[in-house]
Amino acid sequence: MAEKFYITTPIYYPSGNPHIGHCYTTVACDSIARFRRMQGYDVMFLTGTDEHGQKIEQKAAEKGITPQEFVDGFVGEFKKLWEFMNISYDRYIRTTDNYHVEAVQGIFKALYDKGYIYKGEYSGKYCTPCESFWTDSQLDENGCCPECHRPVSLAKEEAYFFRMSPFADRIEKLLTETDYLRPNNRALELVNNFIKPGLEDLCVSRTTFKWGVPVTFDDKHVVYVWIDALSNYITALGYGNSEYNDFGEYWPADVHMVAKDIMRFHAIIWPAILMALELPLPKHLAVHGWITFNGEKMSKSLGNVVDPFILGERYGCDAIRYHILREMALGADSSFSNEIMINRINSDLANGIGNLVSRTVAMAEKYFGGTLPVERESEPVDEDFKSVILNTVSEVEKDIDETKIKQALEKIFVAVDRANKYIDETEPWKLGKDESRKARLATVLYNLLDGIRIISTLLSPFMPSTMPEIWKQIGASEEDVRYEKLSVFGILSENVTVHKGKILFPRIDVEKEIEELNAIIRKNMESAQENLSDSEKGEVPAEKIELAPEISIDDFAKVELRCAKIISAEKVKKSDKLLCLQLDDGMGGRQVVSGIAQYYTPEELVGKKIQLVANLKPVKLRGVESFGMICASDTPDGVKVLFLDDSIPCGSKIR
Ligand code: ME8
Repeated sequence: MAEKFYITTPIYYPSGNPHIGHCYTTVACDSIARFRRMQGYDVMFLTGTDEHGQKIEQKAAEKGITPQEFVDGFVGEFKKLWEFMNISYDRYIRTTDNYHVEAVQGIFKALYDKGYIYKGEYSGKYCTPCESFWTDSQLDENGCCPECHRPVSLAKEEAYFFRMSPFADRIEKLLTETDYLRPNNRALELVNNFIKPGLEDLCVSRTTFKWGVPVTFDDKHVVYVWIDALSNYITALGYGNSEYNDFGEYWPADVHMVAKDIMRFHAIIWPAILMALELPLPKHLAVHGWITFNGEKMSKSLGNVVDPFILGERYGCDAIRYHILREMALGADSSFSNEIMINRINSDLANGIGNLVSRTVAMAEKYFGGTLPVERESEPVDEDFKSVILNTVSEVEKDIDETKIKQALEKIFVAVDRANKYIDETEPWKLGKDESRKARLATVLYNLLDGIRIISTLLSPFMPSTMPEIWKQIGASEEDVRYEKLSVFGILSENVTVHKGKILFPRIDVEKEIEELNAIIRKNMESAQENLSDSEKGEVPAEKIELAPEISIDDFAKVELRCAKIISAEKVKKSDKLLCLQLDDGMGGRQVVSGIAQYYTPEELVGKKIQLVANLKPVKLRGVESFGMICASDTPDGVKVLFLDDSIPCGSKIR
């Protein structure tokens, strides 16, 4: 029986149209799901929508429709986009589906009966847009929500709580001693910020809104969003319901993939819920960064500035899939720019794989009328070419095992370059002129076609629409492109016939295209702002910037800015926000305390050069002396330190 493989995207909030950020996670999971299917696994690929919560209730009310009508509209948009992007999900869960509601009620009751859920009173700072309560120590330096940086309000209500502390040790081990969290370098930050200070119990019910799963034994309460949302990964397999019955087959999940904004919920809270339910834990949590646009997280309030439908229609959905997958490394953000995208389409797809296929097929037609003769004449260069292509297969397999999609694509394109180089090395156009070299020419073209077979099969999970077109052009049968055939050369029939076809990836005129896209973006930005509901207006990034009163150059000269290098960094005791930094300031060294602990781990800072305000009066922060300040910027993604080029010597004056 085939081995099982279960992969999930987050379930998205259907409170606006899906954007390229949602596309990233879904396309990444789709590619892994397709790769696994190709390898012969029995795959379950789950996606869906997270449809409850106060925000949805509010937005529906603003529009004068029911919450159900509100979410139904957007769910349609998500499904349309997934079809357009060729997403091969096996199951789609909606948290408003009856079977899920019933199962969540069962889970809540079971946790209550086991004593892990208890009734208490919540009093804390509440962020309505994020639907999150925060403790004082979690608020940002302005006393605002640490996630969206908007003001919070004091709120008090009767609520049920989930006891987290019994699971602290096991979760710490899961994060630090296993390969659960990928990339693992975020584990320390989670442990230091959330587990070491003592895992706080989680508020899991609400009484202030109605649009949620009702608690069966206390009808004032609805289940608060995270138990409802996270449970989708098991209810969609039939846990606690009779709609499906493959929980035993697919659980535990092989990969949950999410972006960093919901890492904590998946790295700490989800394992705790599963431990309380005495269920096995998922094998891996793959966390990627954000796709940013002009430095900001892509969001609804930015409108459809980067509308996947528009981009897909212009360049084909495979080009978009390839670009977003190729740009984002696990764990890091990736900044979206139309220019980078178009240049990448031109270099990798039009000039790389597209050109390789069209040159090879054109030469087979020109010199042999499309059908290769069977005579062969090998040369040593063939072996090097073949071994590079064959090695790529095992390397890509390993990357996929480790959810490293960007790296897998990089390797496949090294193979594409190798194949193009093989053409330069063997110079088939010269062989074609010499009647006595026909066998050699046939060998070169056969090797190229068979190399393209391997490369295109490896690429097919990532670019599923285009690869069948390549197979048609190179004369590969369905049998030829099976996964088992990837580890050998010489699978295409000896006298293979090629078929010249359409251009796979037409070259794009960069300047003209950017101009057109910019015009579309401007128009979309304007209409997106107009269409925002009142509650969304708070998300509008383009606020009017109020400058401080003008100063003279002499005033500015009073500030002594110097380059310094961070030698060491450690958290200030009893503070979540402060880091104590030892600096080489070119003047014998100094200590500076900085409020950046929630944004940087010490490891991320040590060795970096920064901009130091060197003549500030010393102050004591939480009892620790600070001699100066380091410069940073407040961005929608949190505080970003201004790092300097390493070539600037410590102590250099900045003006
Ligand atoms: O958080 N870049 O839903 P959500 C990359 N319902 N990925 C992005 C992105 C961006 N700019 N924007 C969104 C929720 N994403 C909850 C999840 S799961 C049990 C509940 C992707 O609609 C990314 O995968 O806000 C992120 O984790 C997810 O959308 C958040 O989607």
